[in-house]
Amino acid sequence: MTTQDFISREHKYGAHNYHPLPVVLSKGEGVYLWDVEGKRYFDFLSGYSALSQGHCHPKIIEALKRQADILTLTSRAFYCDLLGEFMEKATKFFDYDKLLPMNTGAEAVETALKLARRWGYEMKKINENQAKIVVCEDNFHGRTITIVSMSTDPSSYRGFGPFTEGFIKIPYNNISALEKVISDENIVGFLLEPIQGEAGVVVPDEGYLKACYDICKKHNVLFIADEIQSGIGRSGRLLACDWENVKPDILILGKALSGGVTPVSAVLANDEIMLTIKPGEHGSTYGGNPLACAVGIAALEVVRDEKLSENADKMGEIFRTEISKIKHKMIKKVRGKGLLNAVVTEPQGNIKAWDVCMLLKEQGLLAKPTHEDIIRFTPPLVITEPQMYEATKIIKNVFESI
Ligand code: IF1
Repeated sequence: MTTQDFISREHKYGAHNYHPLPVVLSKGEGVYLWDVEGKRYFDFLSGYSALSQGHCHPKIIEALKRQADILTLTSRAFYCDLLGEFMEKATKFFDYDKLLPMNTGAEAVETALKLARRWGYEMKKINENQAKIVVCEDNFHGRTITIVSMSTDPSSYRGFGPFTEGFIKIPYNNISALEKVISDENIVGFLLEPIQGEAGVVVPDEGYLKACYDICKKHNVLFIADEIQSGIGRSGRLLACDWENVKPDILILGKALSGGVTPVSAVLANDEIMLTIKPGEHGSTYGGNPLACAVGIAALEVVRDEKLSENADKMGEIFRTEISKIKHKMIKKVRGKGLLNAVVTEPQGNIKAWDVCMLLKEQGLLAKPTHEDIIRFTPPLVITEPQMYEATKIIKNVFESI
C-alpha cells in the first residue's frame, strides 16, 4: 500500500475531525519517526508533548510489556498493588499530599474543575451552584463540552452549545484583568496554562504567574495550573510554574506523564482540597489502572534519571539561538521556554506556515502549524546536541529555499 492508499482508507472509514499532514507513520524510536515508504523524520511535534521521553523509550516499553502479562485493570472497586506505588512516587515527585488518577488530559481538567467547585462549597462556604472559575482567553484545556464552554476559540466551541456556566474569561498575561474580577466572592479558582500551548506557545511576562498566584492567595481563590503540555520537563524546569517558584494549589498533568505509551493523567493537590471529594463521588473505569501505573512510574523515572528538564533547557537555548540566526522575511519571531517553542511566521506571497511544514516534511522534519501562521516545534526532550543542530539546519535550509 502507498501513502495515499493509507490516507484514502482512513478518509473513507474514519471521522473527518482532523486535517493531518499527508505522511503515514509506521515506526518511532527516540526523536525519529519512519513513514510507510521507509523515510526517516525528526519528530518535532512529539504527540503535542506527550512523547517527551522519545518514541518507544526502552524503560517505559519494558514496564508496559512486563505489566501487560500480569494485570492490566482491576477497576477501583478493589485495590491493586501498583496504584499506591504510583501515587506515592508522583506525589513525592511534585510535592503534594495526594493524587487523583484519570486517563486523558480533558478528564483531569474536568476533575480539577469539580475539585475547585467542591472546595468552594465545602471550605470557602459559597452558595450552592454559584461557583465561578476564572479562565484566560485563547486557552486550550481539551475538547469536552464544559471545557469548550471556557474557550474563546470558535473552532473549539461553535455548534456545540448550550454551554456550561460559571466561567469568567479574562485576557492572558494581564495581571490587572485578574485583579478586576477576583473580588467576586463566588470565585473559587483561577485556571491557566503557565505557557499557552495551542495559542501558539505564548510565554507570559516574567512575574505574571507569581503576581496572579499572590492575588489568588489574597482572595482565597485556588491557583490551578494546567501543565498537561508545559509540564514534566518540557519548559526546561520540572513544571513551567517552577520558573517563578509558584506552587499551584491544584496541578493538572497528562501527556508525558506516560511518555506517549498509554493515556495517563492526574490531578495533584493537598489534603484540604483533595479530601473534599468523598468516596463514590468521582472516578473512571480506567483511572489508575495497573498498566497505566507501571508506565507512569517508568515515565517519571526516565524524566529524573535522564535529567530531561535540564536537557530541555539546554537544547531549547540552542534551538532559539539557531533559529534566530535565520534572517528571513517569513520569520517574525521565535519564542518559547525549554523545548516548548514556536516560530511566528507571516505569509510570503502564497506560502503559509502549512507550506513551510510541507517543505520541512520533504527535508525530513515533522512539525505542524497551530492557527494559520505559527509553527510549533516541540521535539522529544531526549534530543541530543548533534541532533538539534542537524534539525535546525533543516529548518534553516527550508526557510532559505523560500
Ligand atoms: C487535539 C491542541 C495541543 C492541552 C492542554 C489539556 C489538554 C491538552 C494544555 C487535553 C491537549 C492536545 C489535544 C489535541 C492536540 C493537542 C493540542 F492543539 F489541541 F491544543 F497540544 F496544543 N490541556 N492538547 O494541550 O488533553 O484530553 O487531549 O489528553 O485535541 O487536537 P487530552
